[in-house]
Amino acid sequence: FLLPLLAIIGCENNKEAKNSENAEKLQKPNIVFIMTDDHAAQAISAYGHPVSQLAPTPNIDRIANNGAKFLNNFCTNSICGPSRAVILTGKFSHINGFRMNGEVFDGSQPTLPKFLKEAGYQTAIVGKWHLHGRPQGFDYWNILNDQGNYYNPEFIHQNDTTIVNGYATDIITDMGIDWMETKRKKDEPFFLMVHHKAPHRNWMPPIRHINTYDSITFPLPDSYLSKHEGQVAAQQQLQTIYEDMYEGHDLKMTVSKGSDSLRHNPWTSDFDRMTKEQRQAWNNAYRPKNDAFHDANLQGRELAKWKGQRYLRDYMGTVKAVDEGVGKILDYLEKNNLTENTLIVYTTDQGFYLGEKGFFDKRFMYEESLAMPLLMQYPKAIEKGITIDALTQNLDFAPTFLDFAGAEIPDSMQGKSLRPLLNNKTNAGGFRDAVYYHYYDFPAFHMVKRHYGIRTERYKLIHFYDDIDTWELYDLKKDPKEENNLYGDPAYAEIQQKLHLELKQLQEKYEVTEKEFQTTPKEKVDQAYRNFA
Ligand code: SGN
Ligand code: CA
Repeated sequence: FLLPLLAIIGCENNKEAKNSENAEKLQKPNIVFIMTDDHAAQAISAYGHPVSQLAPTPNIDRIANNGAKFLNNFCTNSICGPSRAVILTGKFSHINGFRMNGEVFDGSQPTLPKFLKEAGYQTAIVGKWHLHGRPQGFDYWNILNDQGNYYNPEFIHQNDTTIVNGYATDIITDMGIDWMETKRKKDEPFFLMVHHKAPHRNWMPPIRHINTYDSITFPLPDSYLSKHEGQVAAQQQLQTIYEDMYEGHDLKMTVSKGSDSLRHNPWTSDFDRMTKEQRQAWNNAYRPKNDAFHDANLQGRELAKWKGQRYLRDYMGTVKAVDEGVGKILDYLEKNNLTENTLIVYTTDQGFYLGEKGFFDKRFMYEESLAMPLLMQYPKAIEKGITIDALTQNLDFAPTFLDFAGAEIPDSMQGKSLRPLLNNKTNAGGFRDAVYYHYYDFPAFHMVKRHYGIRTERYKLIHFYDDIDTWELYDLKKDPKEENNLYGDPAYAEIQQKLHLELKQLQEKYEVTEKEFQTTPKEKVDQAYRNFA
């Protein structure tokens, strides 16, 4: 008669073991990772830049108010696919193999979602992927085809490509919420990546925000008309708002008064894919603004400034929809009692220019594109409203999430968990002395030369190479806008030497080898300048 009794006891024990396993699983925080594409910190009101104060982002700011705001978070390679590959692997581009857009990410390598799955997480990604190939390590994925479009974008799910009607930001938000609500198992911790297209080029706001900022005049940076003295690579880029933006496609300018036909618009599909109703509403909103422009007959500087305004109004219109989407996700989490146990992260794949140095786009190691906004909320472990000024990087995201998930951080990851910074709020002096940066995508769109460098708390040393060989040195304390290249200045000789040494040490530490410094045959560079001009 003992046997059945033992069986019952055994069964009870098993049940207990299962329960405590569940309890442990439930205690692991969920992670909701919201990442936009090209969202400048200057356009997030929590960061305080004057532009953002005129077009605030109250929902994104909720994360900052309820958690931590990173003030010195940087990317390792300021361009879309590479930043994403760094986030997924916790390794620099030269180690994860994805140096520039157009390469294919080796999805078979160990990645964050795979590690989180091993740690008992359900994993999902919706929205922009842009690593070519299919996502691996996700229980669920539904991704934009390539760059994706703002209106009626195409999504890839398993082997199906489907056009989803609506506005990309709203669709991606809803997909994220739908996964949390109907697709995940409710008794397991989850990791959800919500990856927006916005506010990427060509900055098409949703119909509801086409006119939102028409009456606002945004301040254009002092450096808007800069000639880039002492900065050869900047002189040779092709990402100046008033020279390189396509007047139709990017600036939505029409050929003449009364007409809705766009000026230079090489990728007609962004507009052609709109429904008749969407296009009608769009034209109705833009026509009076474009007609007023034709009447004004602007030239020279005035025309350049008008273009800057049009760009900022459209850009901020796309940001507004992102902010609304973030609000929707935060509200969903709150309504479903998930806020307490969820680490919510807001970031973007790299920084962006809103007219600083005259630029749009990213790529350069200058502050605006090097910096990545980063906000994190997790009531159980992060005190409300703290700011962190340690030097952090997108390289650190994977180790941080694994750390919060209670999983082991593989030695092969090159980043560091940010958890100690979040726990002590003391900025843990000595977290990192300098960050390493390396950009490879040349010759390519916008023609930003290959370069690498380091940034310490105060200084920045950059080497531009390939068809040029120039160094730049900045004292960020005296010259935060990086307008005064001090390289070769005798007053900075000692600092320069020290930075060179630190740069070399970092390259050794991160295993940067000779093959990372390859150059391009001159004919190919010349051809590219002709193609992109
Ligand atoms: C497109 C954009 C570029 C942008 C790259 C990379 N042109 O080519 O302006 O730099 O993507 O962006 S567009 O007119 O086609 O939008 S990234 O986000 O993929 O890195
Ligand atoms: Ca991007």
